[in-house]
Amino acid sequence: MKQVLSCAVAFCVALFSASAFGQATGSAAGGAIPDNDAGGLSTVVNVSGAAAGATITDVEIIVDGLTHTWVGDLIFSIQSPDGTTADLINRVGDDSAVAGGFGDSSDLGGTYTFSDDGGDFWGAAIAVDGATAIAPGDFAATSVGVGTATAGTPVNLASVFNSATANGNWTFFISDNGAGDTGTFTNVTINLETTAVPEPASVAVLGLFGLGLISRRRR
Ligand SMILES: [Ca+2]
Ligand SMILES: [Ca+2]
Repeated sequence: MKQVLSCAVAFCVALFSASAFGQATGSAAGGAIPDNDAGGLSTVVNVSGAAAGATITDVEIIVDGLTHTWVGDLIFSIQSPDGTTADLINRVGDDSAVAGGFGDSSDLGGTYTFSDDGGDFWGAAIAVDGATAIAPGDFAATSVGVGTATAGTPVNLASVFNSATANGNWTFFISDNGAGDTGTFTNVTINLETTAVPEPASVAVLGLFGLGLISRRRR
């Protein structure tokens, strides 16, 4: 019996580890960002790979080939298939929510990733002068400034999208909100880490296995 039980435990562990974690991903080509147009550029990213009913536990957005002068012009946001939205950056270096400024004058050039364990994007923008590119890297998402022009409002993507739908059409939105400086990006990728509920078939198999154990015990 001891052998049967340990076998059952191993079976369950194998079953749950196979279905407990899933990675969903999607990517799409970018383009030129319209200058001084709040309507911006919306890029549809079809994400697939999550189990049905999966819960989103981590979100990563990778923007490739991103070149733009005057980062303070820009707003980036993402929207999940069910319509949940979050800013990634929003008028960096600008306290326009309070004072109507122009934002940070530094440039962008390369691959920029946004995830909850990333660094301080506002700090990186403020640390370099205008016409100098912010070094590509992994940054935490932020929304509009808090009135000091030195810090954005933190956005925790895992919290925002925890109950959102993983599979389907996400939208990556960029808008440029100041005349003159322009830019482009070549590609965007959305990666989601998810935890999945066990599939009904697995539960049924576990139930049958349990019944088998009980009937063995009775003999
Ligand atoms: Ca700067
Ligand atoms: Ca512009």
